[in-house]
Amino acid sequence: MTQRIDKALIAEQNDKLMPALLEDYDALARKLARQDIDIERITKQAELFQIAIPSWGTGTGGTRFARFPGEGEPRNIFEKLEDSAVINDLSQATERVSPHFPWDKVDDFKELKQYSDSLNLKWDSINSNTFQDQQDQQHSYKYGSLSNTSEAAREQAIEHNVECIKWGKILGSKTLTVWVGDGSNHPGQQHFQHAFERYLNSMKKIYAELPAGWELHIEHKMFEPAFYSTVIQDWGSNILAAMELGPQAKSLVDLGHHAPNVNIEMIVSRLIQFKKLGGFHFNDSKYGDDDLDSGSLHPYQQFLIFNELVDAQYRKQEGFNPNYMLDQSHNVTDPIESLINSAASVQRSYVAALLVNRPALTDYQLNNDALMASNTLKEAFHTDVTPILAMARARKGGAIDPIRTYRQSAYRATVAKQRPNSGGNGSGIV
Ligand code: LRH
Ligand code: MN
Ligand code: MN
Repeated sequence: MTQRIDKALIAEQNDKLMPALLEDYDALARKLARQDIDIERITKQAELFQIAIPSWGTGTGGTRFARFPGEGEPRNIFEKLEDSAVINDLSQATERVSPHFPWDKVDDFKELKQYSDSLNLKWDSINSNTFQDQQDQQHSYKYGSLSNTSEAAREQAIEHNVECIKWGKILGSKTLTVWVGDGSNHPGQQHFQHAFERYLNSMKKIYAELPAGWELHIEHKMFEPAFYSTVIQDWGSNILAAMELGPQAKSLVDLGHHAPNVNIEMIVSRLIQFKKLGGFHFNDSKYGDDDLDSGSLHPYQQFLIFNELVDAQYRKQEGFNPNYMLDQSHNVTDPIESLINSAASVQRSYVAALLVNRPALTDYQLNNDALMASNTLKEAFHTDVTPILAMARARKGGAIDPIRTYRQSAYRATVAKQRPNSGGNGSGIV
């Protein structure tokens, strides 16, 4: 039986919190009005904000060393959808789910589509998986997939991606995201150019199968599982591949896939400029791809990325329509709570970036007033937009305080009884 967050509970909790919210909202409205900003315009934009949930994020991720399964974890894609629906009930910003195949085992895609429709959820990008071997797989990906020296292994990986497109069409998705673990662990192990050529030739075959209106997103990552080199190690190789393939191919930026201190917002700007920004996997990191909760460590970096995105929106940059998605691993928290928090954290960065005084910033930039340019960004970043986020949620039927309402609902304890045997998140990342 599908368990949802009772609308009456959300309403009851919101009723208690609304008087204080109205006070804070009015105070913020007056503050923004002094800057000539109409709070209602910003709240409308906050209401429109959407970020997709990764199906694998609804389970406890764990690390390569251990996984400590949580209570009542989803055991299959249907239960992952149920948890996603709950996240959307409360956050009202996550109506799309991004599946990962074959982690998400599906016998009947039409049945799955009917189920997602019944939960009012839509499908985001399809993620293919050629970075690990599946049971009964004929050719191993131990030495790579789309760039493998073995033609048979490459063909098998191409075939899987083509199947993903077919499944995505049934689900109503319009994007295929390809991340490969291909690379090398020893200097000299791999001929860099030849490996990249093999990858490009394979990707061309996948690209040729893309339906009209679809996009192919290429995700780069500089390390892991290959620790010396990866075939698509950074945004340079990524954009080269996307340019080589054609206009339907774009780059995807996963925040955790860069070396520490890399200026990700500038990469975002470059990709926007050349119409190659496909989308994001939001998360935070301290050391590498540690997939921490979005905005938990570097909220200013996240804001600066949104500053570029809102700037592109403001300039009506042609071909700008990136996908937003979370991609993080929850080791010690309830994944539902982390995903609710993270969606709101990314939404917060977006809303704060909407407050940047862009004409003033342009003036400071043209006059080389570095200090005031920086202060202009900081003024927006330091504005506490919590009342806008809460009001946007409340107006759409979500929760003013989603974590509190989620805990009140006792959803996790209820599903724990219905899901006695945790199948984990199916990610194999343990
Ligand atoms: C690789 C990655 C990629 C995968 C996901 C599970 O590190 O970010 O997006 O599909 O993790
Ligand atoms: Mn990712
Ligand atoms: Mn990753």
